[in-house]
Amino acid sequence: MAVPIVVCSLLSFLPVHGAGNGIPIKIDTNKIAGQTHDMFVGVTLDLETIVRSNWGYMNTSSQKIKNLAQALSPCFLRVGGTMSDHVHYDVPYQTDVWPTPEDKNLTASNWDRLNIFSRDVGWKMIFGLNALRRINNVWFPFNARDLMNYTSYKGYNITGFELGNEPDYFPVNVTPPELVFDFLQLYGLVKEWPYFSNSLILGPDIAEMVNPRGYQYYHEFLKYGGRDGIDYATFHHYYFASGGAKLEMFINPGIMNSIWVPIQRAVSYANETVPHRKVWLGETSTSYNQGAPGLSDRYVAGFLWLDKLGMTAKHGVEVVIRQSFYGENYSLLDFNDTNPNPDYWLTLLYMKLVGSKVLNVIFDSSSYVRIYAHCTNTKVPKYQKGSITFYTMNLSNATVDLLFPQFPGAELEVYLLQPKGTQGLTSRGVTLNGVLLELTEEDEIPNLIIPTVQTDSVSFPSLTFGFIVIPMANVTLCL
Ligand SMILES: *[C@@H]1O[C@H](CO)[C@@H](O)[C@H](O)[C@H]1NC(C)=O
Ligand SMILES: *[C@@H]1O[C@H](CO)[C@@H](O)[C@H](O)[C@H]1NC(C)=O
Ligand SMILES: *[C@@H]1O[C@H](CO)[C@@H](O)[C@H](O)[C@H]1NC(C)=O
Ligand SMILES: *[C@@H]1O[C@H](CO)[C@@H](O)[C@H](O)[C@H]1NC(C)=O
Ligand SMILES: *[C@@H]1O[C@H](CO)[C@@H](O)[C@H](O)[C@H]1NC(C)=O
Ligand SMILES: *[C@@H]1O[C@H](CO)[C@@H](O)[C@H](O)[C@H]1NC(C)=O
Ligand SMILES: *[C@@H]1O[C@H](CO)[C@@H](O)[C@H](O)[C@H]1NC(C)=O
Ligand SMILES: *[C@@H]1O[C@H](CO)[C@@H](O)[C@H](O)[C@H]1NC(C)=O
Ligand SMILES: *[C@@H]1O[C@H](CO)[C@@H](O)[C@H](O)[C@H]1NC(C)=O
Ligand SMILES: CC(=O)N[C@H]1CO[C@H](CO)[C@@H](O)[C@@H]1O
Repeated sequence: MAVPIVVCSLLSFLPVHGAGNGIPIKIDTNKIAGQTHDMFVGVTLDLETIVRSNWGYMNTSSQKIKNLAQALSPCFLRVGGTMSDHVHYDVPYQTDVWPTPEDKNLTASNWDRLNIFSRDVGWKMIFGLNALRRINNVWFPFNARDLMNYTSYKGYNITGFELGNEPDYFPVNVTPPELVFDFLQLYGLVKEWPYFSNSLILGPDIAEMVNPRGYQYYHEFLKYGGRDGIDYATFHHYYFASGGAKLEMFINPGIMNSIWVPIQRAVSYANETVPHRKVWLGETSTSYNQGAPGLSDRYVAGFLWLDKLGMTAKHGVEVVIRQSFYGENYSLLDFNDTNPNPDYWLTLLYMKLVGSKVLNVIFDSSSYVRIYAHCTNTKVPKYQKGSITFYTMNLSNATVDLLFPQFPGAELEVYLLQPKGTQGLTSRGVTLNGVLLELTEEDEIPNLIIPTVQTDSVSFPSLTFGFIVIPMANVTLCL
């Protein structure tokens, strides 16, 4: 598989699209479909990895890890997870001295290490505070205050605070109004320190917008005053559980479409309670519970990830934070050897090529070809304003030809990502236009901006994904 040759006989499987073979793709040049944050894609680290696994093999002093992290910056780093609700901050000058088991103890040295690393690689940290340290079902904020005091003393920048990870799955019942009260306490706490006056507050980090337990919680939290305590509304998303994950689920258009309802609810409920309140997808990956080994860390994971980026950007989500940079099977880096998984390269290429203005794509096709368009990210020196970037995947069994009749004769710069190795879709290796992506011998990031140039049409082999840039497309919306 994965040979970029147009096999004409297979094209007969495709629906007929007017004249000629191939699918004509157009964009709406009258208005943009949406606009994301400049730092649309962020990453997470789970506190579990830091506290319980003592960072695994993530050596934050090593140049390799720094290079891998720095390549993604500037971006948000969100630190949270289930453990963040229970953890005790063991910083100097403590006013909260509850006994804490060793494995729920965030030491000052780990906090230092996290902040120094994040600062050194240019990440913007969002930190989830320990909402389940409660007395009479009210958040007991003294330990958080200790952490803030220490943090301001050390001069670490915290871009944002969260309070409580997935309250719809808290092991104790905290109602939306009760959580609102806790957020108002957090709001007061942050205001106590002029040092944190620019720090954002984000929440409520709902786990499951597909079931009423989750979306009603989200809605009521915002309705009963949570909107006054937050700058951005957050929800989480996973398509399915890691346990039952199968290869077919990663290339299934129905599963890809299933994110639409959660997005729609998150965006419309936020807008309903506070018009124009922006929504962030605060933690997300393919399958929950650490990811599925052999799938979430392989080429095939890229289909759901790329599609999620397209769906969220198009439907009004401002920031998407990928679980995780390091620590689980769905991480961008492998747990054991810290080498980049295919999704690392996909994420990096996405950040480089895709700008924040989202365009509407007009095309007539089966659901097996998915395509999104944005203005090109012109921070990459190669590309000027007016350029556009498509990203697309072919989920069909046949090669698909994409045509761009709006831009006759334009050069089409193609970045095709394909699996490398005998395992096909479950390969750990990924090639960009045929060249295996890997760190250089000096552990540096290779140059990714090496497209192949085509005109008139681009062939996408079966079960591949990639990007197409039309430089100098002169699209007014992108100027
Ligand atoms: C981490 O990286 C630093 C710098 O390369 C090195 O000196 C140190 O030995 C490494 N630590 C471990 C545990 O490998
Ligand atoms: C947290 O860990 C540090 C270092 O291991 C230790 O000195 C401290 O006593 C621990 N704190 C708690 C509350 O267990
Ligand atoms: C805050 O930290 C300083 C030292 O950095 C300490 O002197 C002070 O007592 C702390 N304040 C509180 C309220 O803990
Ligand atoms: C913290 O953020 C402020 C404002 O963005 C910036 O001026 C300052 O340099 C940052 N400090 C560090 C240590 O990164
Ligand atoms: C948000 O609400 C405003 C005012 O109620 C409305 O005009 C706008 O269309 C809504 N936007 C979205 C994305 O729902
Ligand atoms: C990967 O998944 C397996 C199976 O669920 C689990 O045992 C393992 O701990 C996970 N590995 C990581 C690094 O999360
Ligand atoms: C890491 O190594 C362990 C032990 O060799 C193995 O069981 C596990 O599958 C490996 N994990 C990954 C994500 O490669
Ligand atoms: C696509 O390939 C799969 C697996 O080889 C096969 O089951 C399916 O029938 C094929 N579909 C079409 C439309 O050719
Ligand atoms: C965009 O404008 C430039 C300069 O005027 C021109 O050379 C180029 O052909 C135009 N591109 C398209 C797709 O028309
Ligand atoms: C299984 C599969 O991928 N089937 C699709 C292959 O592609 C054609 C053309 O896009 C679709 O019609 C099939 O359903």
